[in-house]
Amino acid sequence: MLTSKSEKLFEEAKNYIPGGVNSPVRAFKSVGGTPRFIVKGNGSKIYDVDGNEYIDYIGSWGPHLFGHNPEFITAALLKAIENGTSFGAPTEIEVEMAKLISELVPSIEMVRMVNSGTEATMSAIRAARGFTGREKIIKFEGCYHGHGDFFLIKAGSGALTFGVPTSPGVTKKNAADTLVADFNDINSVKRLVQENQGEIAAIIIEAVVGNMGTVRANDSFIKELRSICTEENIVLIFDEVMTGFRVAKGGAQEILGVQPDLTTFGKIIGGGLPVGAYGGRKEIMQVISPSGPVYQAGTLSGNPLAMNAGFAALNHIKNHPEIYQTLEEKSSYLENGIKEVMKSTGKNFQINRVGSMMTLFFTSEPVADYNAAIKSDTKLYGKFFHEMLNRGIYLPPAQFEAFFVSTAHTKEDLDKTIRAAEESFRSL
Ligand code: KE4
Repeated sequence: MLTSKSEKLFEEAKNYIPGGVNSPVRAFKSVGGTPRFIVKGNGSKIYDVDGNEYIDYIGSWGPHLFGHNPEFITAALLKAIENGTSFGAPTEIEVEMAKLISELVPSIEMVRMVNSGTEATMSAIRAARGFTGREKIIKFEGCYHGHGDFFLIKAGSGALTFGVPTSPGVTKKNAADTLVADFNDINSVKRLVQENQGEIAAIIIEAVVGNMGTVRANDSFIKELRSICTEENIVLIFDEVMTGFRVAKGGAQEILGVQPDLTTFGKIIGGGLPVGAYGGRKEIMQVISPSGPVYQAGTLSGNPLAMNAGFAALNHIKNHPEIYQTLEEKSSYLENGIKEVMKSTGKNFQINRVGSMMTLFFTSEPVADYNAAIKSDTKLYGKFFHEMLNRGIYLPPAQFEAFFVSTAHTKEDLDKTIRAAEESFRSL
């Protein structure tokens, strides 16, 4: 007997949409139960079709640095929509957006807007291949760069969650050009570079990973990676779709003090609308059509609504850099509160946090790489997830994801979350 509206909607959705969802991680598959169909977000809260309120730590998987419906983004969108939705022609806001991104992120000399993080990473790889004339790429096990064929090799996020890190449908030929190294293990990179001397176009990395859960690159590892790419003329790509403007104004590259050759963005730069971007050294970006021969295009790339929402978000960051101090205080308060109640309930799980993104790994061992992350007890995570959900706390429905604090989360929200965590730990 289906009781809730979410259950009824989910059953109906499964008749028309694969798995009932338009993106796999939303389906609650790895934690079980019924995904909540959401009708509204406001500040730190979301509301489902059955009238339940949740404190939201997914934030649409990263975009909502300021919570749902911040007035400066809503106002920008309402103003923009009066002029229409899309023209398929250049607009001033696209120029302003490109200038603002390059002002906020020093490594960005030139940038191209696209419509998703996947498009951004796919295009960055193509630019690197076009620039170097080489074909192979190196990614890291457990990192997720979207669903482009050549990335779905030992990938993280949903691919890892569903236990299909290397997806069917990706041809052997395609996969052959993707080499996989171990995160935080520079010798695994050196080996691949030696074995494929002069054939590697790019190394792509989430320098602060969100997609095996949150794991930060060691300083020595990322600095050595930078020098290997410089010496070997390999394009170093930081995938900052999640970390861009999240972990710092200048992203992971700011806190790690390493300048990549190209960077990919998404999520926050669209203010919640569909967006992606890739950019970096001008000499590389110049290979992209129409200034160069490497083709990349998009009907809705630089869409005025996404640009106005994203510009409002980034302009707010530019004018209020103090938000990162606020996010740090809120996030460390939450981290320390959860650690306290883990101690008081005799749990010794691991919390990895970088700024306002963090993961609670259900393992007693520290998590600094993929092999440690996958030791987590995903079943226990699923139980904890539902205990928290029933107490009005909305965490990612998957162990191998990050969750996010926004500027909209209040001390009351954080205290309620800590109390819910204590009760949930006791119930495990
Ligand atoms: P999209 O194509 O989903 O916009 O971006 C792909 C992507 C690329 N790079 C990184 C580092 C990412 O985190 C993502 C997307 N992140 C996932 C969450 N782990 C999106 C959630 C989903 O797949 O529904």
